[in-house]
Amino acid sequence: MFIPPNHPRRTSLLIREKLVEGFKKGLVAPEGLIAHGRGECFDYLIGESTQPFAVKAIEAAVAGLLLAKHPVISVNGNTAALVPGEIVELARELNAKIEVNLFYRTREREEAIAKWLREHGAQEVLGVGEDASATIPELFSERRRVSPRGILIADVVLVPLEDGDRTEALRKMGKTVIAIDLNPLSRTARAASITIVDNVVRAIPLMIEKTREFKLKPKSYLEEILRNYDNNKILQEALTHINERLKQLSNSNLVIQF
Ligand code: PTJ
Repeated sequence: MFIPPNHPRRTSLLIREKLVEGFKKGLVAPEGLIAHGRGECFDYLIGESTQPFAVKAIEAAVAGLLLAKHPVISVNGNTAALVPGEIVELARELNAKIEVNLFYRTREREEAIAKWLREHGAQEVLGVGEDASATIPELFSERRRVSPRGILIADVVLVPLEDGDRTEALRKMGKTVIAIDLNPLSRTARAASITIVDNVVRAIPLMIEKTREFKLKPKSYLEEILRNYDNNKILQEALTHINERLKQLSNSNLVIQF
């Protein structure tokens, strides 16, 4: 698909193309395309750039992942299509495991995603086939099936782009859940321990940068960040930002002049 270099919505269209390509490769579920549209809408409201509330959440997330004993990055179809190399890089920097976990689970898609991640440098991908032999209690979707070496024993789980019920179940198991979700009102955003209200395509590269920076800091520095973190405040800041932005826009000249 050719998108002219000077198209005013080029970046957004290129991201969309990655999803479509991912769908054609068998990585993304058809529902994943709809989920992306919802994300795009919130990104428009946020202003399509990483805001201070997201930076604060990213810092807390990286601190939590670096302090974790068993950090795991959970990967679904959309994440695999949008940021495969970045996920592998982040896992390497954090010394975290990568696990495929799908809502619309099929064996073909699990395997396609694992292969795609290995092509992007992953040494090991958990959660495929028989490896997903453990079960998250009180969860009835296909997301309940997890690896006994991964999400089951994880103390901190990063869940980019979720669909609600699993975050709650993982929290009930006592795990720290870090969500990346453009919708600050979603159940996932509200149930997570730390919510990064940003697009995965911006959040994951920034997490890699922060990990490299924070790895050089003492443990006490990371613990202090986590102690001072308040997820409710972050979600409020995200909504205030959208609110203020809409107020400003609604008082400005919206018509594009030619
Ligand atoms: O690959 P599977 O089978 O695990 O399925 C993945 C999807 C995403 C289809 C599944 O988890 C799902 O249905 O998710 P939901 O309930 O549509 O929620 C996805 C959330 O991610 C929504 O709140 C979107 O606003 C948000 N979102 C979409 N695109 C992005 C995003 N958040 C961050 N970055 C994005 N690029």
